[in-house]
Amino acid sequence: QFEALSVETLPTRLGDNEALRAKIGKDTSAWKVREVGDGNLNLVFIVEGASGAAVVKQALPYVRLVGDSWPLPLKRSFFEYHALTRQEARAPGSVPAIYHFDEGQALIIMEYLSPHIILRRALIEGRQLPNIARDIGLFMARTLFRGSDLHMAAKDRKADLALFADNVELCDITENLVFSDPYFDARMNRHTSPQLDGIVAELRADRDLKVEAQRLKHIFAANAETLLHGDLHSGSIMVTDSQTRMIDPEFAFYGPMAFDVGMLLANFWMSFFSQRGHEQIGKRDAMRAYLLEVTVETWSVFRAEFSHLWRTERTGMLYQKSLFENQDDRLGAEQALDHVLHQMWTDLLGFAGIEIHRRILGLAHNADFETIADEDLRASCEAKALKFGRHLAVNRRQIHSIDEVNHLAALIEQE
Ligand code: SR1
Ligand code: MG
Repeated sequence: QFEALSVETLPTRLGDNEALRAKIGKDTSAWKVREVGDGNLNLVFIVEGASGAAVVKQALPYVRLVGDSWPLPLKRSFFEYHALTRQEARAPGSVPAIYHFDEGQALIIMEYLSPHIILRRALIEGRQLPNIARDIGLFMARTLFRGSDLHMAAKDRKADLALFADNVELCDITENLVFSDPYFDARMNRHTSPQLDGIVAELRADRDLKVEAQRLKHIFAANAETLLHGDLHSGSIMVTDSQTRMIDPEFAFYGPMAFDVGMLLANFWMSFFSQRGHEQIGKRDAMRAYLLEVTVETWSVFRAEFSHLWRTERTGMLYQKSLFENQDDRLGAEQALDHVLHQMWTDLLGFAGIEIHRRILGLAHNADFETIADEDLRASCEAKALKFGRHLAVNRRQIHSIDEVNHLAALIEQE
């Protein structure tokens, strides 16, 4: 029988868990427990014992942000566990180590990352982290390539597709909250009002934008290309100056590669547009320049690693090597790679634009903007981000380089 843990009950409930005892010490009377979950869905405990610490993450049978009026199945913990094991195999060292999984209690016991902090928080504080672009670019290229028909044996990939196909309710959250709700008067929407009322009305009356959002939703729902992280925003990444770890893949499912990359880049661009709201402790010009450089480097590392894997690990059924064996046809494999990357580029721009909109207009906002106390200043940052997002979503086929995107971002930011 599922029962939610609490700070008080955790030592008794998990006191005989061998994995946890081995990690942090057997004397449960010395265990110190804190609940630190600040996400929208789950409980997260840090448990410290005499010889170490661990994280216990437990799903709740409802959406924590909203309460028990919005039930959500516990099986998301199963998908998170299986996504973490695949991510570790495909991109070693990129996720926390897993010590134990209990499907009935929907809990995962895993490595306590310390002194890591959430990337979003670091960016709000104005910290320039030197390795994030490289680490996240490699993570995305390796997990997205190696989880697809470009690399996996067809039967293994189909079995995996079937396993994750049941993550229906979390996909449903994305399908509604990201692709549809921002563009009509959905019940749970909220925005900085009344400052944004005008632009919100404009976006909801924007036929081209709404058609594009639905085309992107179609791509999201119907293109089971690879195992996605599914929620790769800056709150799903933990960092130190030298380390980067991806967490929280409970939204994992088979979808289009461009979705993870677009959501991630959107979060860098949102951070960029929010920086003016965090200037009380000094100007953020260097931070803004840094963030744009991070987008350039992330996309460049991603492309380079994806291309490398394409040339060296293309063992799946797609664009199979035997078709491109003689000298001329090796060019064919390069041509096909260009097509795949080009399509991904076009789609990721659309996903990025839509992701920016939903974080300002939908239910689930992000701290980059929410922590700007002055509402006029917050609304001005958000309005610029909305305008940028609209441009990306609607004009994505006419945009050819990330420098072009960043030029546009800088122009809008200075308005
Ligand atoms: C109701 S869940 C809202 C959002 O939180 C998660 O982190 C996902 O981003 C989801 O869209
Ligand atoms: Mg999450």
